[in-house]
Amino acid sequence: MNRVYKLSPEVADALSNGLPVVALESTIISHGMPYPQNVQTALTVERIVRENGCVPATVAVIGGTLTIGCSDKEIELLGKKGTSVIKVSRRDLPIVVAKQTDGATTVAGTMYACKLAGIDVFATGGIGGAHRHSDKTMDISADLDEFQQTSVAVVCAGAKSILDIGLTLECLETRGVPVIGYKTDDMPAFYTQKSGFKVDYRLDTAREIAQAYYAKTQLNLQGGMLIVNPIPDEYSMDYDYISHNIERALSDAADLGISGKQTTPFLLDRIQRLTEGKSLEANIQLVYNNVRLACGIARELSALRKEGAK
Ligand code: PSU
Ligand code: MN
Repeated sequence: MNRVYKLSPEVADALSNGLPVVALESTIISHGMPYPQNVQTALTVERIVRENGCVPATVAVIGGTLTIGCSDKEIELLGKKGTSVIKVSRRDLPIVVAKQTDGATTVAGTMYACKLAGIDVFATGGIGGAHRHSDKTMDISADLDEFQQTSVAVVCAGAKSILDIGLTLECLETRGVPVIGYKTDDMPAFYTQKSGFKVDYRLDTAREIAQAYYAKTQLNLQGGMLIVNPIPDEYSMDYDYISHNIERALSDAADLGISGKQTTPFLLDRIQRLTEGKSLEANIQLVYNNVRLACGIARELSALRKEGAK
């Protein structure tokens, strides 16, 4: 029988020895970026994790097994298959596993895998959130509910303004999720450093973020922590230029009647085309930046756990 989930030997070994592990999602590979940049980015991300003293754990469903620690070959497969791979959020997991097929995990799906494996830190680009007009459509990503129940520290570059960022922050507050700005008081908006909204707390070092996350576990508080890391200045995009193209993508989605799980991938693809790849370059760089911060947090957390065990 197929195992429903498995850890790669390297990830299992790191976790049992208390070494820092950083989880990575795969919907960003299959649905978030075009081939071949998606594969190049995912492999570079794994390299950056190693260079920063941690073990990478890219998560996906491969042939029905929720795989925590994909091989390069599996990453290549997900990238090549692109949107023909099933996008797997929490609700999709049991079906994809039962059907023994392939799937790319979203932030929610990957957080759940972190819980199974015992991984504390996860790096990505952007999280899903409350879409614009979600007060009427109810289109609120399952990522937000996952944060309520699943204990992982997730590093991202904020939320794209394809979402209603204010409403997304309200949803996180309701769910008891702390939003921590790394070296910033402002909630970043993915392509830009600011969104006009504030974060709950600003912390300036990976050590302080790890301390806050560690305190959460000591208090037995379930649920995630969101760490928002602004895109580096040299890669950030002009606010008016990106806003204009996001508006165009949103109006195309409305004209075509795009809904449900297609919405986010459609908008990401449309924005990349409208900006002739400029947004893709920004997207790639902000992921690298998030991965470096996530490694710092994972290393500090593993040190804190060792000190705590003494
Ligand atoms: N936002 C991005 N890039 C992405 C995603 C979101 O900037 O690749 C992906 C993530 O995997 C996220 C998912 O978890 O989209 C959210 O999809 P939905 O809104 O359908 O829950
Ligand atoms: Mn949705």
